[in-house]
Amino acid sequence: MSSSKRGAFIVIEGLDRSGKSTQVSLLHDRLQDAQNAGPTKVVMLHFPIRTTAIGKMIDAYLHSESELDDHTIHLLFSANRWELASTITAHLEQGTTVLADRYAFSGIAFSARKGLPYEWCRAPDVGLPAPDLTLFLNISPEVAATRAGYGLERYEKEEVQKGVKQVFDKIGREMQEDGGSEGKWVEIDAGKTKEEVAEDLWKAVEPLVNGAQGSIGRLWENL
Ligand code: Z5A
Ligand code: MG
Repeated sequence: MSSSKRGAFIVIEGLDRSGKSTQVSLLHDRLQDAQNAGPTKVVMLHFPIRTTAIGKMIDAYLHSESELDDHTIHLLFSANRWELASTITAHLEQGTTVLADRYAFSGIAFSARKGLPYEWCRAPDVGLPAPDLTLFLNISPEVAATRAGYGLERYEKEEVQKGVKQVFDKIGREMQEDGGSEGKWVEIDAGKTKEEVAEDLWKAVEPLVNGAQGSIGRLWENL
């Protein structure tokens, strides 16, 4: 790894059952193989991180074991990311690649879908470490609903997923248009086989195999 490079921050977003966790794991292994000549490491983070005190509250809410005001659960999801912000930054500075399964974009999409104002939803995540690349796994809610495990948690209903997709589309459009501090947004067709999706992801990730250039960005810092 060149001394001017730091670790790359790569986020996988997408609708439920689009294969995010499957692909994060495949990407983790492939990145490690590709880097085996150098000292670089790869870490995975799955948001929400359900093991912290805040994460346990989120988990109970998602399993409908507790009820929370929409604003409250939104802020808890954001706080759950801030809990990890310094860890992410430290990894990147040490040359470690960070792969995140969901991030602030899920936070906005799920809460704005409920009717909370878009800008209000974005505000608590302003200033978080920004990904260098966000890969959005696009799948029709109808196909996602045929995949294993769908429907077990609170938001896994087709009409919710359609609303969430509309907000994700808005986020993607804005990021592609302004090319600002939020990094690059690439849409991937997740309706293909696992292997085909993995190949498409790899094409986007390969330029970051040996790290990223420049300082770590901050989400929406120019708003
Ligand atoms: N949420 C929020 O509201 N606000 C926030 O800020 C954040 C999250 C961060 C839990 O998230 C909920 O939290 C979620 C959003 C909300 N709402 N809901 N519902 P989570 O990430 O913990 O959810 P999950 O339980 O991991 O499920 P998932 O993310 O929906 O699934 P996935 O990771 O995208 O898919 P997968 O586990 O990789 O694959 C699902 C199944 O499909 C599995 O059997 C695979 O073998 C299969 N699969 C995967 N790829 C394929 C292909 N290509 N073909 C066929 N089958 C496949
Ligand atoms: Mg998952």
